[in-house]
Amino acid sequence: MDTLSTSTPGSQSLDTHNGCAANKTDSAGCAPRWTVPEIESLFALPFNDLLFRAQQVHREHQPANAVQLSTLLSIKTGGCSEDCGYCPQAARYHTGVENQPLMEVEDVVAAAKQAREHGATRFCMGAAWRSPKQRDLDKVVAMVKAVRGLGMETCATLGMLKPGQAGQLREAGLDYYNHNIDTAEDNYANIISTRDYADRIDTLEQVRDAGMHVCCGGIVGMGETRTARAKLIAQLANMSPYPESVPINNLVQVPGTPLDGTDKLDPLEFVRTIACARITMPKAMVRLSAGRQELGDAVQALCFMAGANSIFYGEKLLTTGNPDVENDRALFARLGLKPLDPSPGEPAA
Ligand code: SAM
Ligand code: DTB
Ligand code: SF4
Repeated sequence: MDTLSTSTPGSQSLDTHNGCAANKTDSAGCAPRWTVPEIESLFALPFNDLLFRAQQVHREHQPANAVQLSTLLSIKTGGCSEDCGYCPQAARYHTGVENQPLMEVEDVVAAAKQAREHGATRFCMGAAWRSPKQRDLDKVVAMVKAVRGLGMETCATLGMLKPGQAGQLREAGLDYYNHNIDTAEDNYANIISTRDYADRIDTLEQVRDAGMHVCCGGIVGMGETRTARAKLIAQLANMSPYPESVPINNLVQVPGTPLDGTDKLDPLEFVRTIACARITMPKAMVRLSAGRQELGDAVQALCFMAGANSIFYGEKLLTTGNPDVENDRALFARLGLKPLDPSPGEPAA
């Protein structure tokens, strides 16, 4: 059967795409769940066909009108030794970001409580590190325990992990570890030179082996080709299993970073990227991540139609702006969207 049929979009059960069981890839001798040309063919569908198919997959696997709210806090800001070309927190770029040391546990807990009061169910702690030092990790472990104790899902993004560190985070009750591959493997060196793609995969494996959920996605709008976007989606969708959470970021251009001034991505191409993520990773939470402020309400509505079911909620991402809570509440009311409850049966501390 033609898996990319335009006449019957979404008619195939995507759990068995390419004959593999759900969430399986070539590890069991199957072909990759998704080839790059297949994903390019999805991108090339007429917009309405692509969105219709994505919406069908979405309804088959996810509550139709529920969006998860995740609040982000920068627990250590700026001064990072890496050279990620998009990032305002790299020490080597002059972006005006003020360096701040690792926060105190009680301040993090106060921020998490406030996020919970505003309706967030997941709290994500981000640190501008290449990788955490053990004494810093000890403090993050205390933060994770305290935030988990508030009944929120916990997520952290701390850079590359050394052997044993993922286990300590898991022990503390960390539900998700965010570590993005950011761009297609063959585009990686154009964006970052201080580490390579294999380093990212290594940390992701440690996260999986420790029994945590994986939050892994990327950034588009960095001047990449559509083929590069298709490769990014293929690399995520062919992970075994694919990530439980897939953030799709639209580059936030920050003066002082090498990628500032890049030609802006057509917003409809961003929507297409979300749709491709939804179709290829039906069970994942697809997060409409950085760049929401620039997209505006109507394009965000298209992203929800295309299968996005998670957002960062709160005035700030890490160092850049995000729509304010009142705006998001109003948008949800206009669209009839409801916040998604935390998943029952999530791993508890
Ligand atoms: N330092 C850790 C790391 O790189 O894994 C964690 C924090 S880092 C800021 C987390 C992610 O934020 C990056 O992987 C990237 O996907 C995203 N990000 C950073 N700057 C961005 C920007 N200007 N626009 C969109 N996404 C961005
Ligand atoms: C992710 O994929 N996006 C978030 C989160 N994971 C950590 C970060 C976005 C950062 C945007 C730029 C900033 O605010 O510094
Ligand atoms: Fe550092 Fe992470 Fe920013 Fe890269 S993305 S410069 S690793 S904070």
